[in-house]
Amino acid sequence: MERLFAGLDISTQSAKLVLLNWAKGSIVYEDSLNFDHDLPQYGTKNGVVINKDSSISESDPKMWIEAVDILFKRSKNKSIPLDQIKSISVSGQQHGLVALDKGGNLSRPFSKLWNDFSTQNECDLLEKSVGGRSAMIEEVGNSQRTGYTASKIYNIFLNEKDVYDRTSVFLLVHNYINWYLTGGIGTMEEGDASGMALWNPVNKSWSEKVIGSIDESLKTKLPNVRSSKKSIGFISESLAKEFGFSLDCTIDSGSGDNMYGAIGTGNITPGLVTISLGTSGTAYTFLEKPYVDPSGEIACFCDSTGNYLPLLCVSNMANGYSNYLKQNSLSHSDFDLLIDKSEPGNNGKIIIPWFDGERTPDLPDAAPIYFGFKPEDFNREVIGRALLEGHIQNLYDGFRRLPVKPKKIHLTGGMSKSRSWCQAIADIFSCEAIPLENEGAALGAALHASWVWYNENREPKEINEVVEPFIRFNNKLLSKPREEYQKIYRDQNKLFSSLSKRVRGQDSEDPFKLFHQMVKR
Ligand code: XUL
Repeated sequence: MERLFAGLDISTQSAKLVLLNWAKGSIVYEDSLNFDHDLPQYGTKNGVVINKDSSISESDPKMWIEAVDILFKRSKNKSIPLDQIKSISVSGQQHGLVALDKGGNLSRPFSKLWNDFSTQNECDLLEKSVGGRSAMIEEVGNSQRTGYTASKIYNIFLNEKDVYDRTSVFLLVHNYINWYLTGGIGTMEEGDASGMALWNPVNKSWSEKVIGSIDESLKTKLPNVRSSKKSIGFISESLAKEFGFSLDCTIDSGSGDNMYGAIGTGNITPGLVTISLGTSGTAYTFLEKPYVDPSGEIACFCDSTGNYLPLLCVSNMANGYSNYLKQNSLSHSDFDLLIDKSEPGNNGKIIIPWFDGERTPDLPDAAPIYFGFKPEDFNREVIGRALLEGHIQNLYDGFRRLPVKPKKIHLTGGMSKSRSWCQAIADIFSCEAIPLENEGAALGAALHASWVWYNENREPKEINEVVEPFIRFNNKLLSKPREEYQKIYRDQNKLFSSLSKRVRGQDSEDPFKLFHQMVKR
């Protein structure tokens, strides 16, 4: 009998399943589905229920469960031996809030997601109540952001009191899938819990003060936060019966998609940076000790190996680029050809891509900025490059606060398959960048399931021993920073930064002067 391990990833737009046989070093099965296309009955666009209020971003958790069932069913129909799966681990989009009543039903039909910007008022109230932003950062290692979970709970408390009262447990996205897989175990683990801005990743406890600022009785609605290095139980009897899983198949702790992206991209030692180019853009690194950013821009998260994952997240990443491709009927490779026709640095023209508000900098109401365009510049080449460089400069501007000088950048997510994106990241970050061949988070989940299972079954293994054999690079897209463009990109960094500061009312170098300096070349 083989030993297989499963990783499930529930991201904003899709669900994925990866099955691996660790002992043989092979991935035996992969499948995915896209919520918009494969589950049209939920009426989503990019995985999110269409809402007139653009600050609201919500999904129906039943859609995620249905996706899991479909993935299991399809693998069963393809005669995948599901009874050989020893453990399943779930990766979930971070921060999304699922509220369950005491019967285990959804007490709120929709989950507010990581990119919901509708709770700024609650963030302000919470920070005020604990004594300001610095006091909040002291409390939970993070500032209050609309993306994080505390303000979503507070929003329900303030505006939907009946829902709040009916809720017996609040869970995060991956915890909810675990709850389904185990038939009712509702627990949290350190990685994803640190993204709630309610649990302190440094002293690893719930913040009494933030809880008290919402409602004292909230304590009774929050589950235990356990180690990320353990399983939480076994697959439910009903799922075992329906799909043919063995009853001794464990359900691993699971974690957030960034924690598992770190594992799936081999980011388990100091000095590496992973950049994930998906619906959100994230950049993160491995640390043994917590890093608390006094500005709150870099998130202080635990990882899922007992260490830390300081992380920068920008909420605008795939949106600008995907819309541009769609509107111009372009493929990734058409885009590469267009980019080849324009000059790095774009002669000073840049887009600040805050299309739907922005997480970092913390600007829920932000709008995009198009800078330096003359009438003759409104063409596909110039706009395409301004978008590409704008998205990456937006990420780089926040990245500078991460406590790491990267030796190498590992790329994952949809756009990491694009030559232009890989090269522009290497140039702008001034660091070698290479994409991974596999999907980071789902693979990371399957590897974590293997690691935990072997350790719980008297065959102890180190995390690097488990992960390294599965890290495969796409060497064709290895990109090195091009010396001849380094000066231009340093100037563009300055221009982006000065514009970003100016519109936020902060002092900065004169962006017009910086623009003319770039254009003179
Ligand atoms: C990270 C974040 C996003 C989501 C996307 O803080 O909010 O990267 O995890 O799934």
